Amino acid sequence: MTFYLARIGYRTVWHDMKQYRRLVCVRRSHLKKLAPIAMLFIMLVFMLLTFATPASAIWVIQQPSFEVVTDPPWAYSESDTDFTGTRSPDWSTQGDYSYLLSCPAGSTITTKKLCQIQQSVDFNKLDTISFDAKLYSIVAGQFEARVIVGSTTVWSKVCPTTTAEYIRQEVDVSAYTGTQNLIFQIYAPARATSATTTNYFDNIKTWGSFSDLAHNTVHNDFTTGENHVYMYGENFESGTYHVGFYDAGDYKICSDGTLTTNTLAAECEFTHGIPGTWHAVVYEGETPPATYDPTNRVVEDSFTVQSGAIPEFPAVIAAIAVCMLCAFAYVVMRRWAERG
Ligand SMILES: [Ca+2]
Repeated sequence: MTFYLARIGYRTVWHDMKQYRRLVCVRRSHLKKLAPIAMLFIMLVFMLLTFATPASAIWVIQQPSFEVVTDPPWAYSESDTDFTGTRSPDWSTQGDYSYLLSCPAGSTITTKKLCQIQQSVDFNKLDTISFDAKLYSIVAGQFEARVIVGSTTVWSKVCPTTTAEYIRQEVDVSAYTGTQNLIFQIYAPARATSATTTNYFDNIKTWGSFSDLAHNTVHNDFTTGENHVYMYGENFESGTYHVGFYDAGDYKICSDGTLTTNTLAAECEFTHGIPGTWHAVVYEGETPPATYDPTNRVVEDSFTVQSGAIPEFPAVIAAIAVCMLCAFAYVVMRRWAERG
């Protein structure tokens, strides 16, 4: 019998030659089986990291379609008792209800009085908000419809004497931070007599560009090292949405979009394109056109992409390099397995 000093793992033991050869053969066969499993594990981890989505959270703006209106989140107030605020089935652009701010025929509203509905909102997570409105006043210039953030008017229209719809009103609120009130208001700049006004608001959507996959940090100026934008929005009805990303030359760079319980997410890597103002445009039921055309959009948001954010090493080449690296690792593992 021939004895042989063999090192198995961290243990050094004496074996006879037959036992050693048997052990080595078993180990080789195990490793050959394990190599593809290890590769599969690496690929699974890679896929999980690539496609992981953040956990859903409470919407930034609650009850955005006024299908249900409760206090909180919405709080109605008025400084003249002739005003009325209520959920209304008489007009809507999403669902069956909107919110109506009005005063009945023959009202007298004194100077600088108003009615409004407001909600406390975390503006750190808001970039663009979009909404629809329908406005009317029987006398010209008596009332003004306003959207206000905190104490700043960010949108306003004089209520017209011919009923008018204002669809897809997009307001950039990225300059506002912290928790502030989002207010929809009807305001009388002067004393209004024999007044009638009916004003509806509906379909508040959020849409914005973020620097992180979790959509916590609104970002609108992408510079060196920031070559990935994550779009996120809320209050998108069931449907098929596509988001087209257009560079400063109006060329489509990416197309993406995933709807999860009425929240829409999309992302784009700046592999190429012209620096400047880029647009992320949401389309429903149609492929984003090859060049920037927001005519049929649901909503859009813009952000700046500086030249430093567009890497010279394109993602496609990077992907090929990663595949080659994986293949090389696989070959090395196979050889190592065969050698034992
Ligand atoms: Ca509605």
